Amino acid sequence: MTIGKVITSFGRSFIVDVNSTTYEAVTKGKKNDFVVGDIVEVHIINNEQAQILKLLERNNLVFRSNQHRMKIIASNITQLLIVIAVKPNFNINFLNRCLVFAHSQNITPVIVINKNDLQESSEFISSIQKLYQDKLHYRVLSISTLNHDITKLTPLLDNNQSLLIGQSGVGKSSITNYIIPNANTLTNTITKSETSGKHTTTHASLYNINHNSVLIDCPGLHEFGLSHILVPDIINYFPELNGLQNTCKFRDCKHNQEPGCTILKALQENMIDKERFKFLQQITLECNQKGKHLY
Ligand SMILES: Nc1nc2c(ncn2[C@@H]2O[C@H](COP(=O)(O)OP(=O)(O)O)[C@@H](O)[C@H]2O)c(=O)[nH]1
Ligand SMILES: [Mg+2]
Ligand SMILES: [Zn+2]
Repeated sequence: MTIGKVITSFGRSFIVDVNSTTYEAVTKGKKNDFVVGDIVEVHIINNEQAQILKLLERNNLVFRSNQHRMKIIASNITQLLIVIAVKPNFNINFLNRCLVFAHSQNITPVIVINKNDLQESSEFISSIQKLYQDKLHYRVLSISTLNHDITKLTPLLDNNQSLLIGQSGVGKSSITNYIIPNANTLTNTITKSETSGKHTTTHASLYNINHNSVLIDCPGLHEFGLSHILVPDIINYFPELNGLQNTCKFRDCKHNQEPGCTILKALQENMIDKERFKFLQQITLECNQKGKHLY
């Protein structure tokens, strides 16, 4: 039995790595929802081509979902590196969504603030640290690929399969290229053979840092739908509300103005930040709307 790992995908075809040799692979039959990070059983056809026969069980799956569909991003992730930056357009909602997602899939999140070389970064970094590090106890790092100030990040990559996630323009690919200096070339070589000269991939790409450490770069996401989450579980994904699971009087409480709402009480007592509370209400509504989850 030959085992490989999916390292990137293009439409219906995939690049799989089998013992450090890459093959362009198509799938057997109709199933083609494989994703970067998947461990698969393959049949090698020749020096360049292989066929994916079977998916080995995933430890987890990173995806986003809305009411209508889900889009898979990567699998078997041990660490979610949520990259943010003061520029071009920081969106706190996006950060909160990534954190909730990480909790929902049991993946350790790390908040990586890039571009600490920019003047306007210092105030931004303090505000993120104050809430997310000091109050919520997430790991928060500040780095700059421009200034080669990335030493806080590198040790965290050891023995992990890390996924870089974040809005477009925050510096995910710059981080990747810093850690894996030939990442760009690798992607281009692979992509060229597949799409006749079109160099950019819209899918995630996986790179081996060393034998035990893997980094996955993912194109910028504009939205991060969480429709798959079940309403009663939401409170579990807010560390500041730990202990308040199922304490509201009504099971389907929207934490709006219901009597006996313990979350509103937590807000009054400043246990939860106002913006985080608004976000909680918003995803409660969003996850309520779809009725049942997607998979
Ligand atoms: N000032 C500054 N700019 C950076 C830094 N890292 C990346 N950039 C710039 O941010 C832009 C987006 O970077 P890119 O890596 O393509 O972001 P991605 O869309 O998240 O992959 C590029 O113009 C980079 O040169 C940094 O540490 N400081
Ligand atoms: Mg990029
Ligand atoms: Zn409530």
